[in-house]
Amino acid sequence: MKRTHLGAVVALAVLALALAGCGGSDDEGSGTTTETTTTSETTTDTTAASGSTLTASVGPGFDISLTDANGAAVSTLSAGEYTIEVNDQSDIHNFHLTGPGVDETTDVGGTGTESWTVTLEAGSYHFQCDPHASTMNGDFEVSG
Ligand SMILES: [Cu+2]
Repeated sequence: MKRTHLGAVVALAVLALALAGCGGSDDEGSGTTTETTTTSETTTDTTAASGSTLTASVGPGFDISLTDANGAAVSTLSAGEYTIEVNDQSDIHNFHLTGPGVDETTDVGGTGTESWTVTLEAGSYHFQCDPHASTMNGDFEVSG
């Protein structure tokens, strides 16, 4: 959605103004910029147990994530079977997971939730939004 992208740009502009310390006189009013800066730079190390449920999310902005039951970004997992609850919140993004034995994706144009049961093997896994693969992506490792 273009609107959300524009919103992010506006939020950045507002932030820049705030940092510059100039008391802008526009109609921003209650500039509640409580947007959490979710990036793929989360360094929390996670080792979820086989059989647990993970949450995959993409959108509504340009955000993509895979988190465990505690909301921590997944970085390492033990091999085994997992349930992945996928929440595709945008009709311009998809969630595409690939790795040894796994190639699952949501539709770019579709939205909504899906539940995948995947068997993860030792190796490197990658997830991305295909239309924005260079900026919307993440990786995790599975150990046997
Ligand atoms: Cu995208």
